[in-house]
Amino acid sequence: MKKMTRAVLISFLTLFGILTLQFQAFAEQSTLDIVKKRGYLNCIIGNSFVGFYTVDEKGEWSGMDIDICRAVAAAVFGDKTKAKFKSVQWAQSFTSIKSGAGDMLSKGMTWTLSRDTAQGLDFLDTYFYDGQGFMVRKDLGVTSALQLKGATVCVLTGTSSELNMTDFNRTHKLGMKPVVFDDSAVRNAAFFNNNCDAITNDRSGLAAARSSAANPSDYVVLPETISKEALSFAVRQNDSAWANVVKWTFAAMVEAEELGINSRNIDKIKSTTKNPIVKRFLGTEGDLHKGLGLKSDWAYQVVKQVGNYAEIYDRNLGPDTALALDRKGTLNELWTKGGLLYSKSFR
Ligand SMILES: N[C@@H](CCC(=O)N[C@@H](CS)C(=O)NCC(=O)O)C(=O)O
Repeated sequence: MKKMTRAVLISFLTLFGILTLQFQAFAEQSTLDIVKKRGYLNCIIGNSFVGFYTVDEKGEWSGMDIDICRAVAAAVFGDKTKAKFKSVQWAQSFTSIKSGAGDMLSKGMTWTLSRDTAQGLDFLDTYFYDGQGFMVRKDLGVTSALQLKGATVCVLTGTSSELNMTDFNRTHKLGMKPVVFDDSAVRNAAFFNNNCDAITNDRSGLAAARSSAANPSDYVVLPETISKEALSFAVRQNDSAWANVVKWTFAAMVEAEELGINSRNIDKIKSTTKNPIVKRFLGTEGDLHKGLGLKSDWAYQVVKQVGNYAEIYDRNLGPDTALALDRKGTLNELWTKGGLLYSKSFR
């Protein structure tokens, strides 16, 4: 009997040991290996945010965040179509990365200290610098957010928009009343149905909402910008092999713009250039790709298939789009033109 108990105990401990080792191996496995093995990338986005992530009647996604995910797929697989999009409500954003349901998150999310430290995320870079504003119906006759005394304001719960509005309200003693929603589509509908006097969000979010109104010219975005909103992409915390791939993919789009390389001229440049910086960037010289665990032409594939930063900006947010957000003179310009977009060195 004693022997039996010992045998059971030993098998139990062995099984426990094996399971622990397996769990450790999973925890230590980089998302890069998981993604490569799976054959596609899972990208976490939100409901719908015109210019950033939006789906058409054929189920085809487009937008700035969509292009960033497609660029990562192009870098890893040499094929931008190897990205799948999972649309989650705001409240599920963080857990979807922590649980492994998503490999990267790119959904108009602001990089903040608490999200970077206490939500299991590592933010990697900012792809759009924004700030929060207020929008009202023109016939309300309001020309400044400081006139919104006692106003009801539609806002998405859990967002920085909600917190900044509370600060602004307290600082200026406005007594505004937040009307909170956990679904952005319901929030927009409530505002357009006159259930709130104003709506508050990132200015890009307001432009997107306005573009979806039956009559956009009935609405006006007020002049105040009450916060800094650095819209940034993030991955699971403490996974630097994967973080490197995602952040250098974005850097490649910025670097390509600075080098004057785009999806249309890249083949010609590749076959004719004598510039060592460009050769290294395109992977025809050197072995930078090895450190990333990617093929030598990864940056070429990013630019050829998705484009440089200017191309993705113009296609999704530029003057010919529904948002018509002018890049000139903003922080979203390259550093060489006075903006904040600056790629670290490809060497
Ligand atoms: N950037 C802010 C606000 C986020 C937010 O409200 N996003 C807007 C667009 S700027 C939205 O409507 N998102 C829709 C969604 O993700 O479902 C934050 O990170 O908290």
